[in-house]
Amino acid sequence: KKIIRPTWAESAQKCKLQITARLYNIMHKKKTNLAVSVDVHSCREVKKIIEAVGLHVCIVKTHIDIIEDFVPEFTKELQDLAEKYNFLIFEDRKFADIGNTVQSQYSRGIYKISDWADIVNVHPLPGKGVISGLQQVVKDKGLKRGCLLVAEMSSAGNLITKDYTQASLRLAEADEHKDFVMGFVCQSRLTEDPSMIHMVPGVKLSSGGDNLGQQYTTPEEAVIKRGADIIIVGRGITEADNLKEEAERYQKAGYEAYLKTVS
Ligand code: 5BU
Repeated sequence: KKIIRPTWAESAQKCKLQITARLYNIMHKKKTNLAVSVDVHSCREVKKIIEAVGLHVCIVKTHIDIIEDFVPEFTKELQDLAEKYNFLIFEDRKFADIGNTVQSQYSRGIYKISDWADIVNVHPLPGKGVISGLQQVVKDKGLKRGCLLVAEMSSAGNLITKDYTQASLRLAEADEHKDFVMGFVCQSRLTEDPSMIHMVPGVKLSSGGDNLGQQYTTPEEAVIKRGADIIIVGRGITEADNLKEEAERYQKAGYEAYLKTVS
């Protein structure tokens, strides 16, 4: 089944959340649906990758807790880079506990994720409290943030069922979360509503997998067959000899696939 979608410019008008409109406007302006996952272990390496790929991405995805020389000041540098290159920051934290605990994990500790990450994600497994807990932090601080639900995963043998995915969709659409939930991390299109962004990880031009269960799909298949609004690419880019050239290749592949899907 081929996905037909409104243009990013139209989607920016139609979507309900400010953060989602910001994302679509960046995509439209920079002509990119590429998110780069900077899964490296030093602040210096993260910055080096961002400087190389910054012009070609709409999102930089982080795993802040794998950086070995992390200092709180680093998050300010991340925000400065986000402003310099005009992208959003997505901390791939996958909160998965009761509301009261995730609230602390989001706003406290050494990372203080709510202070600098535009987007975070949750495993909806615990039920709506995992979303409400984070949403309350955002509301109390008066922040413009977005939350994604992990509705499907790319890894072999994952325990997510079709029912779980459908229940995740219903949670995302619940009226009480409409000021915070902006979409999914998933492997297929769950709804046509342009207010719900579908981000697909496990993307590589050479497809295949790794030796720990990762399963890759190509940018073209992710966008056209699976209905990705955003393709998330990690090692496909970060392990390349020329980071900038590789990011450009993925940007072009993602953008050309997008153009084939607009009505
Ligand atoms: P890779 O190097 O392109 O395989 O990295 C993929 C990134 O996306 C990595 O940071 C994972 O934690 C993340 N990811 C994923 O690979 N699959 C999923 O289903 C989810 C996240 Br959810």
